[in-house]
Amino acid sequence: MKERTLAILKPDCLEKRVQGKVIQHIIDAGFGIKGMRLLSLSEDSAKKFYAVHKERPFYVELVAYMTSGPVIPLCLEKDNAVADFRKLIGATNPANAEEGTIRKMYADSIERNIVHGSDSPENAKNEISHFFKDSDLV
Ligand code: IDP
Ligand code: MG
Repeated sequence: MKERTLAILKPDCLEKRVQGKVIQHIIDAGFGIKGMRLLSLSEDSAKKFYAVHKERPFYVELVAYMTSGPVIPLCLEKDNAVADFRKLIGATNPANAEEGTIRKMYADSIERNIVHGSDSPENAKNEISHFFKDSDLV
């Protein structure tokens, strides 16, 4: 099996109505879509998802942002999916993101940065299971 990663199109992506464009970039970059949902994160679920950041000064704001509107979690598959997806989305702060990356093209700020990507294969497994059962994946 190829490697899998979790992407989330964040509330600002849907607010800006660019979710179709971002999904097209993901497809054009060679990722297979194994699972896709549209949902609103509860506060509980967002807190759990970002628990690794609970001591960070931006945690409360991050949870408020992630629950401010619907999101689209995607389970993506490709060789080297985790690293390649991080490369496709660019740096956390769009001001530092390379030209041609999704965050450079669409994001406004270090917080409202359009898209999430898992940072390791191990975290990807946990993050995928936050949103998808194995039987949900094609
Ligand atoms: P990543 O999404 O590039 O992996 P992380 O450091 O894991 O970045 O941070 C998770 C999310 O928290 C970011 O995508 C962004 O939405 C938000 N965030 C990160 N750093 C800051 C900050 O300094 N201020 C406000 N929000 C931040
Ligand atoms: Mg991260």
